Amino acid sequence: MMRLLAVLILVYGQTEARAAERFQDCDFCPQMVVVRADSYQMGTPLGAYEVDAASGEGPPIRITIGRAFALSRAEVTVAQFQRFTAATGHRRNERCAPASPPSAGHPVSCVNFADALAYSQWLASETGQSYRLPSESEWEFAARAGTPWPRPWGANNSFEGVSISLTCDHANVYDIAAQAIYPRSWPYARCDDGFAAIAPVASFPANDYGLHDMVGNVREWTADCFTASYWGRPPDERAWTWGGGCEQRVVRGGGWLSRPTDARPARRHGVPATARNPDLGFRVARELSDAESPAPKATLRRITLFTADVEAAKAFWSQGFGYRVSAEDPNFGNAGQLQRLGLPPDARLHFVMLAPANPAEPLIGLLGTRGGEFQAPPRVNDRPWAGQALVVLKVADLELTLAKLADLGVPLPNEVEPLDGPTGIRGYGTTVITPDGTSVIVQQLNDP
Ligand SMILES: [Ca+2]
Ligand SMILES: [Ca+2]
Repeated sequence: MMRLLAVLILVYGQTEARAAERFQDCDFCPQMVVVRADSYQMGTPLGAYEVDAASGEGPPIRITIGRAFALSRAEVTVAQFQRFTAATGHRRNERCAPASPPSAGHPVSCVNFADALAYSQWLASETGQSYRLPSESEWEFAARAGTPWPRPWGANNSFEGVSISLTCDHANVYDIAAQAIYPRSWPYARCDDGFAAIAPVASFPANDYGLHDMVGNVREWTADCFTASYWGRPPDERAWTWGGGCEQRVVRGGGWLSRPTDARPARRHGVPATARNPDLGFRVARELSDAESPAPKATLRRITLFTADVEAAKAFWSQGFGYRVSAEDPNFGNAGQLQRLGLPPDARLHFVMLAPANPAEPLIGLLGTRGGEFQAPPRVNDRPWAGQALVVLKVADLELTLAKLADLGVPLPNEVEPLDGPTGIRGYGTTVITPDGTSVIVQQLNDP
């Protein structure tokens, strides 16, 4: 039987897909969608097919959105912007003709950065709420809606052609009809999205966060100054700005005139803040009070188990829970790690990363040794179950999973416990102790 030596590293993220929470502060205010706090990888790996070196979208950076915020469900419309210009006398002096005769439900276009900022500030003063432009880290987080791949609708199939051909079902882009009327030198999506130019907002399905047209229709101003690199940017929700030398602001999402590779959540452009274009608009963000912020739901993302028998642990997790080995290194670890673990310099670590069958489940790292025994490493704060290693597994069939565990010799409780509490989890759960000493709560979700 395996022996648990120590356990460390519990990383809590937050919720996945859930019903969008919406509000509207006044009858002429944009409808807002609450976006929960979480962390994500911003940008695109260098060498990926989609990446354009000039756009500075790689190498990726880990961003923690520390606070929930609200983002307008759609781009700011002509009607919403007209309310502002009527109230304030705000003028746009430069000539820029919208692509279609502007109707109330179209997104406002031909607005420069100052116009967009002025609208958000006016809305803040009208409502007493903290309206502003979104930062680009907030914007990409909301546009990705929990997806790590190039386009939110592309599932995990990042093959450029497949993903682009699906674009016309999800976004107003530079398609066959647009190319026929507005011929440009750059590539177009070989599909028909139904709009040769600008489309009324929310003509296309919302993403998983309840937001429309994050990709496509009009490109959108963000609050950030543009630099062609993420090097040094805040690793959180803050906009990266500075006084002086911020002539270019970051524009996101691509629009009805953008080539396919530009119509992606990670793509970024620097655009002169004074530019007004018929495919350039914006949406607004608003800060939430503590009372308005949804409580983050904790979900275990990764756990590392220190085990005396790596092979037995691999077998247990693969046979019991459908995990597969995604990486393995029998000669893992550097001098510093060995020292921290109390191992002699000639010892080696055996590292295995196990990937779950269900991507919502935690990754499990296994660490074993050759040539020495671990000292227990210092425990991190593994709230809310301090003092024990806990893995929560959500399974499709609880009875089948428990039967498998019984076959593997795991002692089981006689009855499963119904879950009924403030966790937001519906279904049943029960705790089992695995051979490596880890407490596992096995849950069946009735409504996954
Ligand atoms: Ca189009
Ligand atoms: Ca857009």
